[in-house]
Amino acid sequence: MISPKIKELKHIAKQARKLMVETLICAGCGHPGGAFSSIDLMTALYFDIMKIDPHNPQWDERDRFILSKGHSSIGLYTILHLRGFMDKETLLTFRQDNSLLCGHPDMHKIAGVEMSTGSLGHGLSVGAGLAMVGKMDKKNYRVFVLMGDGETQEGSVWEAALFAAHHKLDNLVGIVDRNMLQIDGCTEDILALEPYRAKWETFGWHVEEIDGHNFKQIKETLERCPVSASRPTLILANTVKGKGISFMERNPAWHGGGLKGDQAEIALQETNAALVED
Ligand SMILES: Cc1ncc(C[n+]2csc(CCOP(=O)(O)OP(=O)(O)O)c2C)c(N)n1
Repeated sequence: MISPKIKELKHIAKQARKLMVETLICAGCGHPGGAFSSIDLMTALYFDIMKIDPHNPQWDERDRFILSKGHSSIGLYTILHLRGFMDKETLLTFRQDNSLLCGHPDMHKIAGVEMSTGSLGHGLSVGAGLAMVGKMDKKNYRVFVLMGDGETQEGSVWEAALFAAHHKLDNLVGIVDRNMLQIDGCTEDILALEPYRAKWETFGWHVEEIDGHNFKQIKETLERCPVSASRPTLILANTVKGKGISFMERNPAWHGGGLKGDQAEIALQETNAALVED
């Protein structure tokens, strides 16, 4: 039997996918693929796992979330809207002239954004710094950093991984959206990451591998974090790039692009139909 909470999370993720499609149509551009692969993870974090208060985004005790793969901003903005940090009018200005919502998130303009990201490979370093400050200040907050798998080809990620393990930052949780695709093809063809889990383990991290679209697995794993005392945790979330939109799934061409014409219609129909199923 599906628990009421998991049912609720699934429903919110469907709402999010529909809103993402509407917003991408208004914008005429964006990065859909990696946003649709990671939206289930962000839904669980914001609606179940993280200690946050939309009425007090700077609350000192809050858990911190960094979208290190900043190009997936449409996912973060949509979740911030659904969670009460931002109204729908603002969401629909995504990537328009003078909008607060640029293609990559700006922490100085948007309540709830912890770090301005977009230049890949930096989120884990900042996350490790925030986790270290949390330890020094004897705070209980956790830091979640969502990275792309292609992003982890950046050397800076591995420097941060060394640092976090060395300083025993068990309040730091890295999540990799392992959709196997980067901007122009499969990670294993461009710069292979495998054996991927073993690499993180060798760097001193506790690794949990999950299906990043299975809310039971996402919830049960994230709510156990920190999983291992004295070690940071890496959640290797196996996902499908473009998940939820038939013509986008596993297609690297949908890393970036606008939704227009027939494709916009199909994406709207599919996300509406998914909601009606509930
Ligand atoms: C330092 C840096 N180099 C290049 C880019 C351009 N870029 C944007 S997205 C992307 C691919 C990222 O792939 P991945 O991390 O796997 O993201 P996902 O598939 O989850 O969207 C690249 C190369 C960038 N944003 N930052």
